[in-house]
Amino acid sequence: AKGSAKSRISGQIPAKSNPTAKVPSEIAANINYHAQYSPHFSPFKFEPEQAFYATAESVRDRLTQQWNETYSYFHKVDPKQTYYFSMEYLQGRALTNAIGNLDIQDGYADALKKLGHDLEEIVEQEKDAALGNGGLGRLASCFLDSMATLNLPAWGYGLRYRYGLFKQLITKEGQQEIAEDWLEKFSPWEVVRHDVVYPVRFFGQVQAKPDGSRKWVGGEVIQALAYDVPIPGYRTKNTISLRLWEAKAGAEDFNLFLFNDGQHETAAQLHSSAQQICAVLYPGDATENGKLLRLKQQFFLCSASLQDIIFRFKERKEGERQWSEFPNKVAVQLNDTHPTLAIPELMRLLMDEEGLGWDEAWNITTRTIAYTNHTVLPEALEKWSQPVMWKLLPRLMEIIEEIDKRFIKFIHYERADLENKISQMCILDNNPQKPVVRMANLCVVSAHTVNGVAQLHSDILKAELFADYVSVWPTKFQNKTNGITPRRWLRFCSPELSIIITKWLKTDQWVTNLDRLTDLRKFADNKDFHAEWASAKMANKQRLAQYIQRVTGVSINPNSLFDIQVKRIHEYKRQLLNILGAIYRYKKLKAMSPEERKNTTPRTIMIGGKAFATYTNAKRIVKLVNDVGAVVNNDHEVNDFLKVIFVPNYNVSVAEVLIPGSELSQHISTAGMEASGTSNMKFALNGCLIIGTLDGANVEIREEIGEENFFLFGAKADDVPRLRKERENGLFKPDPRFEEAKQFIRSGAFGSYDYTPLLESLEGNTGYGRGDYFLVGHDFPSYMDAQTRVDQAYKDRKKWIKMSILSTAGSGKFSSDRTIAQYAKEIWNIEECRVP
Ligand code: NBG
Repeated sequence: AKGSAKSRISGQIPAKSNPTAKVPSEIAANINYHAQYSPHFSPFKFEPEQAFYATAESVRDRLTQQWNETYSYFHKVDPKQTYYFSMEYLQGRALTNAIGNLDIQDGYADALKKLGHDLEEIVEQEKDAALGNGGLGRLASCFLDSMATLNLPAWGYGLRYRYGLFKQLITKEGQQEIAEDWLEKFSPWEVVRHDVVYPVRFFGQVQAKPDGSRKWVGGEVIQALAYDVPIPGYRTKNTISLRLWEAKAGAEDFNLFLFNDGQHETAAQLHSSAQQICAVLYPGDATENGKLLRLKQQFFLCSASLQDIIFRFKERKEGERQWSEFPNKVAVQLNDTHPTLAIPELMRLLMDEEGLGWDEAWNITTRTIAYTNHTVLPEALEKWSQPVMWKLLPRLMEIIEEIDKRFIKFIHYERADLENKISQMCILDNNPQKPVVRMANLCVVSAHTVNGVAQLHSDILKAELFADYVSVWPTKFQNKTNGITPRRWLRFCSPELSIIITKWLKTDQWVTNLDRLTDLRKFADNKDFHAEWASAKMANKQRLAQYIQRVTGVSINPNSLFDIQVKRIHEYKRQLLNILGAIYRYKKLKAMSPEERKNTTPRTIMIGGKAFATYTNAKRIVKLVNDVGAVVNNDHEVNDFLKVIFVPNYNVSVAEVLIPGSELSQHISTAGMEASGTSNMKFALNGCLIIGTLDGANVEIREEIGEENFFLFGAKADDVPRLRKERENGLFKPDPRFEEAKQFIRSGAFGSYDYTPLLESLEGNTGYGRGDYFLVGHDFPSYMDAQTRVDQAYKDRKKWIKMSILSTAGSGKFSSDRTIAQYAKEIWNIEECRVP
């Protein structure tokens, strides 16, 4: 908009730094101040991009004030504090969330209007911070929001990846990955703390000192530099920190002599080594180098964070700290096994740096650290090569060996009955072909508490994966059913529905007390409420339809049933079941007369998600969905009754558009394989019905909202092993509908791409990549039957709206506020610390 009012700052609005501005004109002056005096762009340019940065910086001013107050209040009160260690955070965008939590949305909207901009357009300028892969990373971000909102003394620790999760492009070949540069310009939310730097050592050797102590020396030392991101709570002063570490080498590590000698790369070796550590989220680990780098990342996070925690522990009460106090002041939560090295590293810091003995260090470590398990998939249970660990982290390996030795001795003396289980329970797997460290075992042996993320998942952990340990430590195992923040996932992403809820409940307390939603049940049959509900949902559907049109060019009918499955692409999540169902539906529609078609329920099936770059079958599924869409969406015969859309580049911001507009969502994993799922909670909260298996949190969602409001199908977790066995024994008889759908792909109906390997994964009785391990064939008929029930239910508008209302009304349990309150009380033993 060159030369237009929007492209230049209006001379009429003064520039004034005033971080507490309340009225729109003052806020506008503060935005203007940043546009002029925070020199990120050429002067006076004020297009949406510049307006975004200036707006964000003006919001950050406010946050900084609360943030500093929170910091000094925590410092003064010195409460027990939780530190959440996670390799992933999927923060998404921050602007809407920040002004929403600060309750200054209207002020900012008006201020921007005065400056010639639209808040809605400005928030779109922000890049998603996607420092995570999927549910586990988004959970960490929801948890931070709840910790701040509940005024808990808690911080997050993570890594400041240069490139977060890749950007997904869809081409004729299928998915293509592009590096996503979320820091391309800069992030207005992070603040570098130049005074917070810790050394982290890699490689080198261990020296035995005359006094018997040991010291890790030599190798390479990389500096960890802190970047802080403010996490505001909802309508509270409390603003906590997400501290992200950046890796750096210093000037003293730059060899000027070598450089002048023309050896440019050698001269800056440590610099390039440092740069690699935080270059990307989860580098591919197919190669030995890749594995080493991932391990480096994990240790970097653990070591820097623990040094920081110990520093703060001492700082808050200078000179009078007893080490025995440490577990009363510090709780560390490990988000999956990725930060397991925190266990041996805390031991090392306490013994080698602080001079404590083994027993005292072990007592402190085990009382401080707790572990959350997020998966039972064997390929996701981390095992690190022992030789690699010895090379990279020699002192930590000594400590891990000692922990293992003592554990084995303990079982030997205390639990002779478990003698024959020791080889599976111990930490080091000394298989001479492939000696590894089993990270989950290290966590279970060392942590004071181990939890799963949904009731079914926690039960499976106790009955299977960790069964042997349960008899040793019966009280160590807990469940903490996941949750989602109602701020981002309802209040802010669906203002339309939020307004209605607040109006009918006559209070907005549900935003921080989600159980209040149960009161909506009173209006489940109210005609006026129905009308408002339906019109809010329709507004969200229209917004979604516009989005789909914009990113795919396909126009979809807002009166069709919006059916969505969005999540990482994985065989166990069974997007293949979904698309096979769509293919079968398409084939049936083709065979119908125009009259018959008119009696069907029109559907728009949307599937989105990223496939890991080296996961070939997942990428084939992405390609198949796109190929099916290309045929179906251009077939004028069926077009009004079916569309199949692949939603490209699914991320947090895309979810914020999709979820409010959804009516049916699919959570259809093979029972027992999805630890929890969290998008199921987001959809249900937004009045979307679920078609799903009895897996993960689906089980509890169904309990809460009522089985009559949930489209259930498929095998139960308990049946899965038997069904797999039966199949191995050649006892599986496929449903003809299933065969028909597969045959349709084979016939070339969706192009010439060779889908044989994908189809073969569903064939045969057993074997690698064969034998239908995920039971798509077994569950197909009951899935199709459930889909028929969906079609029927949707035809009865009144019934559907009632079910939709009851979904929202029954979602109170799935607030991350509830989850975090339980962690605080039952695992961390921390209390509210509200800034006055
Ligand atoms: C994922 C599970 C999901 C669960 C999230 C959050 C990993 C290792 N696990 O089912 O697959 O919802 O964690 O707990 O990413």
